[in-house]
Amino acid sequence: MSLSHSFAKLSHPKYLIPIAGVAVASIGLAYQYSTMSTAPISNEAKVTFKGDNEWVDLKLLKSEDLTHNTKHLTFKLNSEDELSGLVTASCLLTKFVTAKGNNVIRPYTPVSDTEQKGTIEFVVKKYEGGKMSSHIFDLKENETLSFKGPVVKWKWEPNQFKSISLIGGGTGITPLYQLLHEITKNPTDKTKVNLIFGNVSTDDILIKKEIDAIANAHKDQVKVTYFVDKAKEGEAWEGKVGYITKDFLASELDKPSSDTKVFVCGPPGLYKAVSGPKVSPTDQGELTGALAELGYTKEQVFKF
Ligand SMILES: Cc1cc2nc3c(=O)[nH]c(=O)nc-3n(C[C@H](O)[C@H](O)[C@H](O)COP(=O)(O)OP(=O)(O)OC[C@H]3O[C@@H](n4cnc5c(N)ncnc54)[C@H](O)[C@@H]3O)c2cc1C
Ligand SMILES: *[C@@H]1O[C@H](CO)[C@@H](O)[C@H](O)[C@H]1NC(C)=O
Ligand SMILES: CC(=O)N[C@H]1CO[C@H](CO)[C@@H](O)[C@@H]1O
Repeated sequence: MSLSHSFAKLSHPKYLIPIAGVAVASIGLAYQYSTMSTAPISNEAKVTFKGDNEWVDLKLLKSEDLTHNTKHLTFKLNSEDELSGLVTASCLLTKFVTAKGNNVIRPYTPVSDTEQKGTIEFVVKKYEGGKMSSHIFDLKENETLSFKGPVVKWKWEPNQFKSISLIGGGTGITPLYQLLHEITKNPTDKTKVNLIFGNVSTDDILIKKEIDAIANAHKDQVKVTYFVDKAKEGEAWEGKVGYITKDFLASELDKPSSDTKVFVCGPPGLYKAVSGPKVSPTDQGELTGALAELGYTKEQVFKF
């Protein structure tokens, strides 16, 4: 960090109290420091996204290939001291203007921690002919993308349910991953999580490493089952093959009750089979498909 940068930080009124406190503590007056200190810095932290309907241009810091058609992207927030301003589970809208002057706007769900300062990360899958995903894949380091939000999808409270099931396919993993991450990083949140995640091939399973790490570190709390349409020839695959079936869900999910909730996110075919489609962002639609047949009610299921 350059000197001029630290100076800019010091001279900002918001930093005067904590930094003065640290200086006092460092010369041995710890008691004085503790009585001087005010609210924790994190409570005052500024956020980049305030839900105020403004588009904010974020600079791309890093774009890394995850698979042949997915990338992990890191964008810089307004400043390195800022939080994104998102809660779990939320998404942001992205926008770019085409050569013909048309707006292309699509939602994306960050995979980075809500308490991460300075940067925000996404996992994006490229669709053949897809307008926004192609645009994002072509972005170069230091170019910007416009974002707006947050759009809160489901405000998670610790121990909101005794157990939850997360059923996802493809990039639908991103909001489910937000929940999984938020719950398991909080030692006081005892919610049991059952993740059932389908994808085309084993290469297509997004953020599998991160999911497996969480599952391994929380063996009593988290269970993960992967489904792939087809396993590769000669490949050792410990997951399931084929679509997520009603019989599997019947054997795997907790029985319908007010203590449990099922969250669904994936491509249209997955909604159709599991829960029925959402009508619009504000209308969940009727519950149909496997979950309805298994006796779940509309209130016990949330479609992202
Ligand atoms: C709440 C939410 C969160 C999301 N989070 C993520 C995320 O974290 N990561 C991520 O990668 N994606 C996410 N998505 C999906 C993302 O918003 C885009 O829909 C996706 O990237 C495709 O956009 P696009 O502009 O590239 O493709 P589009 O130009 O919209 O086209 C997508 C594909 O469908 C085809 N297509 C387009 N219209 C039709 C049609 N009418 N009939 C049949 N085919 C059609 C196109 O040829 C193309 O192959 C999320 C979606 C939602 C709703
Ligand atoms: C992006 O910006 C940084 C800092 O301003 C610079 O060091 C880097 O070389 C730039 N990268 C490209 C590809 O222009
Ligand atoms: C088995 C399964 O659900 N596969 C899905 C993997 O994700 C893609 C979208 O990225 C879906 O089209 C598949 O149906």
